[in-house]
Amino acid sequence: MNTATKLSGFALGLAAVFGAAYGVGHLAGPVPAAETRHDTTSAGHDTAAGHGDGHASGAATSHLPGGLLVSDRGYTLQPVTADTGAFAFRITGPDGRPVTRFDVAHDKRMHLIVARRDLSGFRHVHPDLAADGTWRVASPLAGPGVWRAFADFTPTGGEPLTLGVDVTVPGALAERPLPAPASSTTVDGYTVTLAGTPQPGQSSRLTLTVSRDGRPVTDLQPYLGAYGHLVALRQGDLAYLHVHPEGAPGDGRTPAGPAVTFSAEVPSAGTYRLYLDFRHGDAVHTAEFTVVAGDVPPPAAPATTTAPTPDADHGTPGHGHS
Ligand SMILES: [Cu+2]
Repeated sequence: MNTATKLSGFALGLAAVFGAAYGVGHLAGPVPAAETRHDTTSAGHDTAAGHGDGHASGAATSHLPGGLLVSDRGYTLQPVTADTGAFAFRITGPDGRPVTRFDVAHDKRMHLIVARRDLSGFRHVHPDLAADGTWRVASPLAGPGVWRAFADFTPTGGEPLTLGVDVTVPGALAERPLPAPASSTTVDGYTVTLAGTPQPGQSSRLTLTVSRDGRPVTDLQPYLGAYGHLVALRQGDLAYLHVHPEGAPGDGRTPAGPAVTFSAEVPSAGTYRLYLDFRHGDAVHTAEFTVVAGDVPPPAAPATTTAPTPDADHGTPGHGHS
């Protein structure tokens, strides 16, 4: 057995261990809520490999939602050193070598999505592939912080995968609180409204409607073969969901706006950030929404404690309440 084969075997083992660890964590911990898409009568959870559920929501045949693993089914996402102002990575395959052949999906061989861990700064870009398997793109990482980079791709001969890796941009971090849930938002002079609420474990229709200056936009431009692309990231672990709309440009029944409808299934109750990419006026715009799926308990009190004030005349010292 050569070293590459051993390493890829090790990578597969790690993926299985991560899968098992995730299962334990989610059985023991209060959040995120149980993943309802699975048979709850089964004694345990399968490992990540080989648990086909047929969903087209980015996870493909993996048990986990997409984007949580840096290595899955033998494929690994490896950031590599890049020139200043650039971001570069490669995908290594089961043989340990960089993959150089990818299938086109939604007009591109590679979709790179980035978001900061606080869910700000979302960008969806398309890197260029060099002959040696290195993907490069002008860096989409806008500012300091810990970013999650998602590579959404289909290796030729393999299944669709979304791998994720954290990338730190040094500097003073100003964490941005997640905006409150809202059914309307504005971006680049457009108003986008959201109708529908995702439900854990079942498909839900989400309709996004685009207007500008109070008038419906009815000439959306196709972008990557659709009138809209929707990505959802789960708050807490940035589980990734890529959703495609109902209908396609040119199919004779799908209007070019103002509404774009998606069928989305989120893997658990929780808070999600939705990012809608749409194209109009020869530019791509991204409308963002915070949505809550299922029953989510209100946020816990801040983890940092405040010492009781000296003149506090109630409560027990050390168990102060506010
Ligand atoms: Cu893309």
